[in-house]
Amino acid sequence: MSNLNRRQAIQLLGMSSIGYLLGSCSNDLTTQVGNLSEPLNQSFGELLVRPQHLIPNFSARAINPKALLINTYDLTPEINPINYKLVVDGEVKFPTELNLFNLKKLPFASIIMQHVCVEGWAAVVQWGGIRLRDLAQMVQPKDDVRYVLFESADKYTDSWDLASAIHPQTLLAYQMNGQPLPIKNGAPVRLAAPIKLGYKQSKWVTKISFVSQIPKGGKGYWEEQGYEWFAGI
Ligand SMILES: Nc1nc2c(c(=O)[nH]1)N[C@H]1C(S)=C(S)[C@@H](COP(=O)(O)O)O[C@H]1N2
Ligand SMILES: [Mo]
Repeated sequence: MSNLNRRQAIQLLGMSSIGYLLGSCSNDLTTQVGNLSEPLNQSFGELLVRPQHLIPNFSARAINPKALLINTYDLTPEINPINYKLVVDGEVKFPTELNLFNLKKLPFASIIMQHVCVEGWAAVVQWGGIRLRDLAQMVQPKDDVRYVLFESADKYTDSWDLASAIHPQTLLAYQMNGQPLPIKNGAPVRLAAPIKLGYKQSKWVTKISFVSQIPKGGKGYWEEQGYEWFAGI
């Protein structure tokens, strides 16, 4: 089943189908992703010029703040925004560390998307922040890079394919529903992208690494326990 069919199916059939879809498609998809010649064979430079399918925004009227449940596997970490630093490293030409002031100098982007948690709930949310693509352009991933690793202050980890990470609608958000991002939802910055399931959207991100290989045991907190790695919607 293609990502598009899957997305359409989710929209047409509603939430009750998600468990079914994950159950029926994850093996296919994982094999598919494992064998994909695209986009995992493409470098940052090649992906940048490759047009990416944009997901239409939901209307602002569809935003339902109460529908977004807090889903944190452990304790909410305490981060002092004054001391916060985002490390961006790995196989890149210009590794860097950004404080919030510098991070917010990158162009602002906003999306209204549906957040889908595999536990059976979804919520339309507005997220505002910077594009991960702009951050990638700053550090310049080398030609071998295919994955992006994320580390969070609560020790949550995740890994993404490079194409999804530099999708124009993949954001590092510091704003939610027009307000500063609440701590429980991942402040100071969290991932937000309409192309991935909820567990791919790391909150409290402290480190982003561009790499050519995912280290053993480094697929991600849930993925290492059997959740599907690509987790596209
Ligand atoms: N650091 C971190 N990020 C995380 C999680 C987590 O436990 N820790 N849970 C994930 C899951 S399963 C979901 S559905 C969303 C929930 O985001 P919310 O709490 O803002 O609704 O965060 C994701 N990101
Ligand atoms: Mo979730």
